[in-house]
Amino acid sequence: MTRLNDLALSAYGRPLADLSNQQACSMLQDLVKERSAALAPTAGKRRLYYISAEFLLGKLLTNNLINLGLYEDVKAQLEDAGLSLSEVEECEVEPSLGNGGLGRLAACFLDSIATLGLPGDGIGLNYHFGLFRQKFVQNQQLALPDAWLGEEDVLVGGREAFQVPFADFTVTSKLYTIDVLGYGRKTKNRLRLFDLVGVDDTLVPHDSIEFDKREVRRNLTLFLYPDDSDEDGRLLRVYQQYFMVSNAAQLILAEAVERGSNLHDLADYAVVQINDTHPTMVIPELIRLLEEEHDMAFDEAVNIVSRMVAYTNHTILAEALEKWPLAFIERVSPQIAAIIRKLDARIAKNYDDPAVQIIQDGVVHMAHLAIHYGISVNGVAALHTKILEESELSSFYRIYPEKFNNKTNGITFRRWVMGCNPPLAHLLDTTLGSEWRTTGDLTGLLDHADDQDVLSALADVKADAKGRMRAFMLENQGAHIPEDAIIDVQVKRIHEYKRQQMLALYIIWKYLDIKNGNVPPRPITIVFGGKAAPAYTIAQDIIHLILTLSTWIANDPDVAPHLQVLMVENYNVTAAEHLIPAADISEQISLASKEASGTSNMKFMLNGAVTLCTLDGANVEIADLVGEGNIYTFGASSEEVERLYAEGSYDARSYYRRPGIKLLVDFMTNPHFIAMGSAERLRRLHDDVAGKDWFMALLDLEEYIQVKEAVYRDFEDRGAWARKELVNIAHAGTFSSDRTIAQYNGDIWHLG
Ligand code: GPW
Repeated sequence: MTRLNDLALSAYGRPLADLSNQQACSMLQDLVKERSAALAPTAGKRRLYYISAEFLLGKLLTNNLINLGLYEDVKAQLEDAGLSLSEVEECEVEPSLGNGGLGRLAACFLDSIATLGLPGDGIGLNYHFGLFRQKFVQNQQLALPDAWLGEEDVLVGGREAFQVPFADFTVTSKLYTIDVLGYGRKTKNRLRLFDLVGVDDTLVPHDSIEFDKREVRRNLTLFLYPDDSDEDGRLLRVYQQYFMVSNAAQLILAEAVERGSNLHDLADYAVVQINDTHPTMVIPELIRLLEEEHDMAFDEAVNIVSRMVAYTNHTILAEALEKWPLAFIERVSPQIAAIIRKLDARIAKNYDDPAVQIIQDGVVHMAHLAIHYGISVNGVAALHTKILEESELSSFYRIYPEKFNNKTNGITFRRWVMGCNPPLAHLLDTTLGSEWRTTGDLTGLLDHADDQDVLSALADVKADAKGRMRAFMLENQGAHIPEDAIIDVQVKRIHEYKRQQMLALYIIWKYLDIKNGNVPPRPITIVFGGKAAPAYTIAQDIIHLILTLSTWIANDPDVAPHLQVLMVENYNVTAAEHLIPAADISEQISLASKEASGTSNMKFMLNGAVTLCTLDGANVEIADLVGEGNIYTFGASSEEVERLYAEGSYDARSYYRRPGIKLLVDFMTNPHFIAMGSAERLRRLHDDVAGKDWFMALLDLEEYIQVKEAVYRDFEDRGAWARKELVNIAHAGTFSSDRTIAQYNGDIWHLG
């Protein structure tokens, strides 16, 4: 391997030991770029295009060093020179191209596709200001533009690519690439990010994410998910989506032709996975291009495209399933609107069930388009797929049972253990040998479930991770976490169905319990992290409640030594990499049936946290694997929840009236507490929980409190707890994204 000292001398004219962290970081980034430039793209006749509005990549340097097999060596050479890789890595800026689980899943998938040596690229957009950067001001979320693109950026290229024809004007795209390396592979794949020639960053002020939404020719690639609370915003999203898929379709056709396709055999050369419905317009766009630019007959084009597109569904929440007024699509691209009308007419002719129509009352149901004109529709966990088949999409399941399949999500072990928890990776190597790094098989650990040496090494690994996390929280936001605290974490987007408000109500209960003299045997630190959509008022209110509770408790000398509530500012992949390895308890408390899968549940498990959960999403599969005693479950089942919704019989008020619950909910609006925060936000949230509680936090609250207390009690049996940790890690192999991707390829893609 390269001597970094020689590199330093030639790049900066001084020895490695004299470089700043920033210089070392750029030098290593250049080294990675050079190594990956020398790799050939993965070859194969049939290529996958994974189109996604989001790719939540996280920092790339460590991951790339791991995949190139340079990590240990680089780390050692830096250490010899008095530098630390983790400090060097801090200089790297995390790309802001994603939002939540869906975007992080896409990033894990790219890693696994490359690692399995499959020919497949990601396609997305290069958002200049990402989603947004979250700041807390007066215990409220402030959304700022996340200007992540810097001098040293990770993007390669930027050549002019394609013309995208909108109704009233045509724009030119630019294509950037981020190389995607596989673990131990000699070939690479690529993330292709399209940008707009003429995009104008100056439309965005420094201190707000407001901008002129009508300036489409200059704003198309400024933000991921621009505010859609008004019509201009919704129209802009349709423009963005069409821009993304038109570029994708043009790229797919050009590359297929380059590989020898005559386009009549296009489906042998390309398969498209659409990550949720955002890229659905790729279907009519491919058809348009085949017809208009390649003189293909409409029927043949439809036939070909219907054999090469597959759709992944990530939610059963009706409000999250995209529907666009046909009139909007018409304004963006009349050709696409015309094709959608024709595709809809075929369905209307063959099926009279209103539930399966593509256009209903002038509104286009994107998922319906994707299901009718695709080869596959998959859910992301067993329970989720079952709900799709039996209720949400049952009308489609009756027509196309063969299209439905489950692909339980997964996570890449390169980032979620080798990268974020090297001491754990090392312990796994010494206990199991290093094969787990490629097979993902950790079940051999079960042979050591009662091995005191392994259990105590595991305890050291956790203590180490807590040290790194405490340092991060101190550095990031000045928070001091007690050394022996139990670490209890809920990190994910803020959403009512994920029920951060239920954990907040538990905190109120615990606060009052401690006030009453029931002091816990050790300090408890509860950590939240997550952004709320700027237009989602109740989610903003939930953040405000959490932050106000955090301040309130920190200011109470009776309680502060025993209970701490923290919310990490600007939760992102980097924060996750610090928090997850340190966690003792993984909070997965969504209302059963609502969380399609969850993926942080898998990351926590892999890092030895014990899950406290409802039987929702992939929690069900985790519970089956680890077995009773190694997981804590509570709450109404998904069948009960579905029945309550169907009957309309859930009555929040009847739960609110229970004295034990009322006390907790009313705490939000007690005059002293409210004086510390925003009365408007706290009252609105109070009234929502007490009067509506659409996601039934009060239904499960009493059992949640009981089970949570049991978890904290059990934690004190340190030996038994270490065993639970081990059993969880041992079963995490199922959730390697290498397994997920092998299944996508075996069942849907058939690459190579
Ligand atoms: F609502 N997910 C997400 F389905 O992160 F579109 N963003 C989204 O917009 C949606 C789903 C959408 C998440 C799911 O909530 C989570 O359960 C799942 O694990 C993840 O996607 C990856 O499949």
